[in-house]
Amino acid sequence: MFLEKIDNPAYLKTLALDELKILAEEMRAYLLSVLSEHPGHFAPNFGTVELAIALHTVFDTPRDKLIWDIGHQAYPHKLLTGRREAFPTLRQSGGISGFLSRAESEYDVFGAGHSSTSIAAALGIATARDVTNENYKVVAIIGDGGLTGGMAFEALNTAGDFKKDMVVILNDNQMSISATVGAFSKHFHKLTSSRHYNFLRSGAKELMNLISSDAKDIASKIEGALKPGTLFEEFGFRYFGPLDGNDLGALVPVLTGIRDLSGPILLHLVTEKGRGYPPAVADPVGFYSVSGPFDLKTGKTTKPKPPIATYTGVFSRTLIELAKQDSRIVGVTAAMPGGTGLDKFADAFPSRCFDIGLAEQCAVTFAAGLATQGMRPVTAIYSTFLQRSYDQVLHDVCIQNLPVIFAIDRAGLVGADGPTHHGVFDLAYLRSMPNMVVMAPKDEDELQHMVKTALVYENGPIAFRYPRGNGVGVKMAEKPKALPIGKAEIVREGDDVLVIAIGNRVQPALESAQTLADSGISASVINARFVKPLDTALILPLAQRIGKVITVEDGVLMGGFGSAVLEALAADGITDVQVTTLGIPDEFIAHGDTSQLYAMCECDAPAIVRAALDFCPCLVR
Ligand SMILES: Cc1ncc(C[n+]2csc(CCOP(=O)(O)OP(=O)(O)O)c2C)c(N)n1
Repeated sequence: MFLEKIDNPAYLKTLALDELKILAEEMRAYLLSVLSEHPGHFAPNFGTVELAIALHTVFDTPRDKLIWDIGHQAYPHKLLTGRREAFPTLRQSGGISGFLSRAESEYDVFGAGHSSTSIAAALGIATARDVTNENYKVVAIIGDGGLTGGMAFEALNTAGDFKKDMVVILNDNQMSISATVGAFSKHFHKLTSSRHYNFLRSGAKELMNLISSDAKDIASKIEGALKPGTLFEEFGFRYFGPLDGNDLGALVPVLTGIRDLSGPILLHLVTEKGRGYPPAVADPVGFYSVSGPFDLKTGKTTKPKPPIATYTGVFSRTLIELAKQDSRIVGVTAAMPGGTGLDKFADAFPSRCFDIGLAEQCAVTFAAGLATQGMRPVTAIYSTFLQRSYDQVLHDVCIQNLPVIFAIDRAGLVGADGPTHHGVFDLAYLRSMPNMVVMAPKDEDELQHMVKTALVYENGPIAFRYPRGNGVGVKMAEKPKALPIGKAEIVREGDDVLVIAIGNRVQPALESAQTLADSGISASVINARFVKPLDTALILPLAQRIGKVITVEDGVLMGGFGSAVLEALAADGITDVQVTTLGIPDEFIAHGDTSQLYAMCECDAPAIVRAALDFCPCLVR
């Protein structure tokens, strides 16, 4: 066993090629044993085992800097950099992160979770190195999916100009989460299906023979052999490849060969997603990540499917039904057709669904363009990734008051994915934009009504945001109906305290009201439905009558829903109301179990009860 001896990458340098190959198998077995029990990213990591081994063998990490894009494929890197024993705590509260984190390890040179940042970060690091006259290598590792993001191109453009010594490794598996889209990926495909790649595959042995010769010589031979004339060369990079990135026997000498070359280098590797685990190779989309225990032999999940509909499923179904009646309705996704449920929409309306790649900025402005021509674009993006297109929402959509519909999935705390993925900023940043309407449903039935509301609203941009996972299990109305814009509803009446909740915090608010009732305190609960426009006509008189208000939201407190209520009270000159705002505090929330995180953030039902008791201790029976 080699894996159990690896506390840091130095040990790798003592291993022979055959031993490194055994290590690769041990790592896959370990990944499989952990990931078949614990949720996490699967197929991407099975494809990068050899790459992580080769990089840490050839480069002198952490002195040399490896910058992985996104980090969902960096589990093998974690296993080799002191986190093997902690690996079973992956993505759990207090355990190691599912992405990259500078706080977690000195080997995680640049934190990530969102895509397409690695080349820009590597360029910054290489520039700092040169300014301070230091001497280390810088390597960015980016997938063909990550490379569809605009920032990756911006960084390539700058790197080709700055001419820094740095290596960019393109980890090309022809997949994003789903198939990679775009003209660039077609370009890679052309390269990998060319005779040059076939030469290298069959030439792995020849490469082995070259190991004994001078390393630089190897690289130049490969470069000489393969001259397909790539876009990267136009960007000022020296291009090497394509090369089989799962072949350690080729990877180690080639990386050694290019390690000491100067200027910007691009090494194009072809890897296999799910490599070594046949069910994942056969279904890399299904095995992109795994969410619970599964049978090792078959890869089939052993977790029973809950009978309750997911929010994503309700959104997708409702959209498909409504799109049958209106041919102007189109779907837009940024590389997340499966996650957003737009894959089903694409099945139903293949010519009316558009995957833009990992390029949320482009997706939003593309949707704005569609809207100028009378289309009804439904832009389905996770809350956290919509952050990428803040200015496109503001500049291209809101300033022009274009009727783009934003379906914002994974809103609120998302649990195991952690701080890079919590969708807690959207309410605050969207409500500050003029013309934008912002809604959040209390349950999956209300979501279907909000989808309808958004589609009948043609006056400007409108957003509805909803959490990941299952709804609350309510009975669904047979047909979605449009809600009146800006109208909240009273879901429980009481006199002692008023709880105003939004989105997935309405259920905890109702639970807390029940608990309070058992203690002799009667609470009113409002389901606000709209963060903007806020239903001041309902909220303000009730707040004034009851005098004690608790707001609760699954978004950041600063500038969020509670702030909206406070602003409305202040604007109306209402000063004699006590207000407590519950929500996400001014800090980044770690990964962990979602309900524990809400408890930690003091915005679950017990926290509402505590806030109410603080207001009315004398009323408690
Ligand atoms: C800005 C942004 N949008 C969407 C995602 C969700 N996401 C995570 S991994 C991934 C696919 C990445 O594809 P690629 O870089 O080719 O890596 P692979 O999984 O194929 O190894 C996507 C869309 C993200 N992390 N960041």
